[in-house]
Amino acid sequence: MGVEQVPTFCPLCVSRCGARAIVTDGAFVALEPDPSHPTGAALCIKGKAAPEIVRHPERLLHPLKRTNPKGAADPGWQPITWDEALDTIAARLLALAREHGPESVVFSTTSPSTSAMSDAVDWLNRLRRAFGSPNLCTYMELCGWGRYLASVYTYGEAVPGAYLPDLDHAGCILYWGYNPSVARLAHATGTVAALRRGAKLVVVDPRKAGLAGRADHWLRVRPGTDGALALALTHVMIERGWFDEDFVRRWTNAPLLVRDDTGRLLRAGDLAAGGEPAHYVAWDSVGGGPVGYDPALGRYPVDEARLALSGTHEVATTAGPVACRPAFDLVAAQCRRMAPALAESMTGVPAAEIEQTARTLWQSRPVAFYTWSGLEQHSNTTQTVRAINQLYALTGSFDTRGGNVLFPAVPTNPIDGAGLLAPEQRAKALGRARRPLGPARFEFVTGEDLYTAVLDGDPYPARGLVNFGANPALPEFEEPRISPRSRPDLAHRYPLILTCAKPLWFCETQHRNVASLRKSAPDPQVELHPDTAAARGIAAGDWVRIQTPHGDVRARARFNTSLDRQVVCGQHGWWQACAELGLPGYPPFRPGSANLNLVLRQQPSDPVSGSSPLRASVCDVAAALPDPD
Ligand SMILES: Nc1nc2c(c(=O)[nH]1)N[C@H]1C(S)=C(S)[C@@H](COP(=O)(O)OP(=O)(O)OC[C@H]3O[C@@H](n4cnc5c(=O)[nH]c(N)nc54)[C@H](O)[C@@H]3O)O[C@H]1N2
Ligand SMILES: Nc1nc2c(c(=O)[nH]1)N[C@H]1C(S)=C(S)[C@@H](COP(=O)(O)OP(=O)(O)OC[C@H]3O[C@@H](n4cnc5c(=O)[nH]c(N)nc54)[C@H](O)[C@@H]3O)O[C@H]1N2
Ligand code: SF4
Ligand SMILES: [Mo]
Repeated sequence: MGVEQVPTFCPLCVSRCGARAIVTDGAFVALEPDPSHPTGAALCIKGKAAPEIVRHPERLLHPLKRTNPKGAADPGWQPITWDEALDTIAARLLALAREHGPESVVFSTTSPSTSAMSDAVDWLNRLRRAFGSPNLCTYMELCGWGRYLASVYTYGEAVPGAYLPDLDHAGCILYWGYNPSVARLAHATGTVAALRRGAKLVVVDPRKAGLAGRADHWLRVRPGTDGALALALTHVMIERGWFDEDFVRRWTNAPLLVRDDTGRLLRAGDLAAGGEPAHYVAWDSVGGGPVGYDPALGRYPVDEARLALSGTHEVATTAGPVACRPAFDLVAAQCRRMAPALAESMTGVPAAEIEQTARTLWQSRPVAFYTWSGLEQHSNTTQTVRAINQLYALTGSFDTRGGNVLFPAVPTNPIDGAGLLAPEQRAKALGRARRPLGPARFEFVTGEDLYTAVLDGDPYPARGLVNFGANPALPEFEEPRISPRSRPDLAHRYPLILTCAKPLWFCETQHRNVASLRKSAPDPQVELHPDTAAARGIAAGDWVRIQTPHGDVRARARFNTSLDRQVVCGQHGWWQACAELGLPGYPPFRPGSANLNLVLRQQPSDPVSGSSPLRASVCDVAAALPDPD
């Protein structure tokens, strides 16, 4: 036997670091980085703990069947064979489909970003579609909506979800609500290499987390006000002419004329001279007249450089003269309302820093960017993401080397069964009526809509769950709906703003039972500024209570001087005990809980996507009461 090195990758999180498994006498003993693999420069501590996770006594290796009724203190788990498990499940699911329609079964999966499901999720979708259910619940609205689906409404493509940052060739890297040092190691190592060759880095984060310490600009934004910051940056770039006019004219709808009277795009069919009803219209500043845009050919009859981006232009229509403005002029007017000084008062980012960052974005392009859950878990996520997408378009870096690009993938046949689901079944996705542009349009069910269907039978009862692991106007800034500013009635009692971030040692609700990881981070933590703590009689390391209008949960105080004094940052996912270290678990619901989501609520959610406001809630922090005994 001896020692074998098996080329593989770590599937524990989205980074999927290239690795070599060291197998000694048939036993998996270590995981090592594989620098010859594109993502193999390094492994994090979780990857290094892989053998411990594989051998962990709590790891489930066989199907278990509940033998006591739900609610019983002991579920009475009994091991069964795979055949029995599969036959039982198949029979029950087919009965539900027969009696209530296949849509009554919701399929659910943990996020591929926090598990090995990325390799299996296409097969799960094939199963779901072949079964006939339009409902996949994977909390797309919490960490996938902005990167993937909301951006489709700006680009027609998923940016930066599918069009990834080309770190190797970027002149400037922009990370917004994203900490790759914790969340995606391969992006962190790629960024460090880019910095070494002179690339600039801009980080927007309420905390000086990860690479923020090495950034040329770290913008300490008040949680949930990122949309205002994006509009202010756009304002500066437009006012100073720091934008790629050629890209904007050729590749965006910026030159298209919008009618002042209706606010709608002018169509060639509206023109007195007549024209193709489906064609849009721009203003030829050289010829001094309207020109049609053929969407099928993607072309104007004149060189794009002649198209006006500003000004009011009177166009002769069948209903008389109509004043029109290029769409870009409307964007500029909207952004003019968000001058840096105003944005400073809303976001806490100094106006001078906004100016300088805009200059860096322009002068150091191509810009490669990534945004993630710092932006996703808000009541205003969709508009924030749209504002950032609009800003990014101005850099002209979309789909260019060093910007955000579609990397070549290994050619494989799609196996997700996209054609297997009949359109009439697809239309039944839960939540589609409530949010027609939201995740349900793409067969994703939000947590909110799933629970409404289960508890209230609205719009129809969800009876089965197959669980794998767990045209608004231009973008406008909207204050988070449950912040001290939007809810002054609550601000007196809850003056602080609660956000959250992922810890390096664990994925979401997992891994607290793995000794080598838990020993580095034994307790749930809440980060706060030392002055905020001192004002409440809290010392570093004290147990404290994080209080919101929905109750309180416990955590240990950890000081972080990079935070605004009004902002505190908690951690999600604490419940497991670690028997090996004798460290406790925490009840998910009862007093003494450390479950952050116990004191947060789904509502008020983002009107388009249903994203939950987990990152900008009113709160306070108080010293923990002494034990009653
Ligand atoms: N170690 C580890 N890695 C993981 C995971 C894990 O749990 N642990 N989970 C995986 C999954 S499922 C996901 S979705 C990704 C997420 O990856 P990230 O999105 O990078 O993770 P977070 O640390 O939650 O959030 C990123 C940053 O957003 C900041 N932030 C908080 N509120 C705001 C805000 O209002 N505005 C801005 N601009 N920033 C804000 C936080 O301070 C944090 O530094 O990570 C994946 N990788
Ligand atoms: N307050 C707050 N709440 C949050 C977040 C936050 O940042 N703050 N983050 C949100 C985000 S971004 C996400 S993605 C969700 C994550 O929430 P979940 O999707 O529930 O993810 P986990 O908590 O990591 O649980 C994953 C489960 O899947 C199992 N698992 C792991 N690998 C596999 C596999 O290959 N197959 C199967 N079948 N099972 C597997 C694990 O054992 C574990 O039980 O939480 C969200 N909730
Ligand atoms: S960052 Fe860590 S957990 Fe994620 S794939 Fe790489 S080694 Fe595994
Ligand atoms: Mo996630």
